[in-house]
Amino acid sequence: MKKIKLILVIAITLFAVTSFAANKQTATILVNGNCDMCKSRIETASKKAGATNAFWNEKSHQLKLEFDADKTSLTKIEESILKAGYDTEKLKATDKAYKSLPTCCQYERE
Ligand SMILES: [Cu+2]
Repeated sequence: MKKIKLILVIAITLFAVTSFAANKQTATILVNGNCDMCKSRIETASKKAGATNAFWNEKSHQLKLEFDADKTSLTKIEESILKAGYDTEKLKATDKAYKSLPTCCQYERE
């Protein structure tokens, strides 16, 4: 009897955990940038827009994102990155945002 109760408790807990995490999404996008300072700005901007996890690779320029689709969206995260002055693979930051970056962080634009 105790065993059955324990199994039941575990099953309910697992169900609750999976239903809470149901809207977790991941995405990988390309973001321009140069250095460690860029990395920190890109990751901070992503988290500010609600990303639960953000990891930007300096060499590949890939930004790996995790977010809760109930609370934010990829578009919102991208907008925040653009505001910080960084171009993504699809969208360009304004010249004003780009020029507000320190000279050493002004990556080459296409
Ligand atoms: Cu930089």
